[in-house]
Amino acid sequence: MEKVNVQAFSLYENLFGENKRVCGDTFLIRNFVYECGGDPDELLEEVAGMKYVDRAYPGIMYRGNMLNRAKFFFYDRLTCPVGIPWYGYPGATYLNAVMNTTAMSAEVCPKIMNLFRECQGIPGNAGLNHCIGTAYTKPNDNIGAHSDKEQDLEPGRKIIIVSLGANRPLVLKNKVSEEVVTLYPRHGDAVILGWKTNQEWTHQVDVEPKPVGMGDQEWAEVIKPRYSLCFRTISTILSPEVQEKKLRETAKSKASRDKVKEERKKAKF
Ligand SMILES: O=C(O)CCC(=O)C(=O)O
Repeated sequence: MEKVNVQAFSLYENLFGENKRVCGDTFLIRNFVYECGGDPDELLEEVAGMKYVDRAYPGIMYRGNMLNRAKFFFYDRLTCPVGIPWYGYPGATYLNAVMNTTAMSAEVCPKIMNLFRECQGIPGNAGLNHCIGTAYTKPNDNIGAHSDKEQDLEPGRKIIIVSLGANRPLVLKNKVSEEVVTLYPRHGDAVILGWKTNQEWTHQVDVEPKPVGMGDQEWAEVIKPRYSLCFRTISTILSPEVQEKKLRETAKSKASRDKVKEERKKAKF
């Protein structure tokens, strides 16, 4: 039996207080990890030690290109006893990487799990079932402007993004007015991204600007990594049979794309 240490979240009542609102239905919560009963340093140590999918692994590429960040995938065995939550990105080839999604357990990641349970306790978040960890370890690591794809998400749910390690700017841009809000989430803070904000704004994590006069080599040596844990409620749950089928389809479509490329190459000669 797994032991899960659930603390009471002391900020429940004013978690979404006006002073924490950054725009629309989005909030920046300082010291979130601490308020959840966790220690950000210990959590960082655990997250940094998790097995990330190697960014050079073809299954994690996006439209054939390596991502500027590394990722790991977790899901909650209690909320998803059968099948795994599937969060698809159009254009991503990383189905097999997602198949490496690990069931969260107290043996593997007790601190992530405790935080996860606390996030499930936030009103309206009971079905939270999925976590993607992202590691920004190289100077140019970033994630470009995007809105989270909705098709596999439970409509209306919040997306909780916990920051650990170094600060990197998290930038929100309104798709119509082009208004920009730049947040600096610190070690242990969380941005709670509302459903409406995700629809109306893009978000991105920028590279940390290199100090003036510093060489690239030196910068690569001194820059500190940033990690994020992104908790979502996924409505698409793949049964083991469907996982098998999707893997076969991915393999088949990759084989046919490779064949077309090969034929095009030959046609040039
Ligand atoms: O790392 C972050 O803070 C944001 C991650 C993100 O936007 C995503 O994975 O969609």
